[in-house]
Amino acid sequence: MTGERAAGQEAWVRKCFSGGWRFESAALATSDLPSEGRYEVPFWGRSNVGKSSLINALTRQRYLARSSRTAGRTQQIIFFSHPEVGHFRLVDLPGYGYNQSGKTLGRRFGRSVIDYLSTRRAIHLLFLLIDPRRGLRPHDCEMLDVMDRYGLAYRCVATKADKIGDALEERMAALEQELASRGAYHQEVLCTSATSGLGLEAMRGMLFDLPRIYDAASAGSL
Ligand SMILES: Nc1nc2c(ncn2[C@@H]2O[C@H](COP(=O)(O)OP(=O)(O)O)[C@@H](O)[C@H]2O)c(=O)[nH]1
Ligand SMILES: [Mg+2]
Repeated sequence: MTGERAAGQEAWVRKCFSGGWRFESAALATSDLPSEGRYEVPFWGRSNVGKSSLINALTRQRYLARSSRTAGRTQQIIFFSHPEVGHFRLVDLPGYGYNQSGKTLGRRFGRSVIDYLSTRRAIHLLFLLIDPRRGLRPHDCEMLDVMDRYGLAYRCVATKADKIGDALEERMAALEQELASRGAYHQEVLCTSATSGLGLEAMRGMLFDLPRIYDAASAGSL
């Protein structure tokens, strides 16, 4: 990275991740979605995997996204925005894998998420969170298949690294192996912890790069 670019990134990150994010809207059904933003970055994964905690840690705003010990609490698609980063939205999606609210509701919410993900053109990057202590579960594989089917660009993110201790390297290697055995293309799994801050700077850097990568790609295809 050139010095100039690094300084630009640092200034951007300082501006965007030192407060100022706020709840924008919540959608229960596709019909409630806000008009499409420019870059929407969803956080997805099993209930309790750490989606809300990661959004809070990333933005350095402890109480932005609701985090809870009870699985399956967030059942809406929740949009966060920042007045000075108008073209970005962070999106907290309902988790999958638990069905405490009843089967029918669960299925309906699941459908809304998939409709949202498959129709929104502003999604150029999705963070798919996985707990490396548990590895890929059948639901994770189902959702990975959905994303492959719709050609969605996602980045796998391992959460709660601080809970793993000495086995971290081994667990990460096992997860990489599981993902590689699916055959679909994937990039290296990003290892994070909302508690220790591990991996958060890398995620902020990815957000910084997103418009540049995307704008360059769309300029190239004109
Ligand atoms: N130790 C540790 N706990 C975490 C981390 N991220 C989330 N948790 C805990 O895991 C539980 C579920 O987190 P939450 O963000 O609500 O998960 P979500 O359902 O995916 O949004 C909460 O009790 C969090 O405090 C982490 O990085 N480290
Ligand atoms: Mg949550």
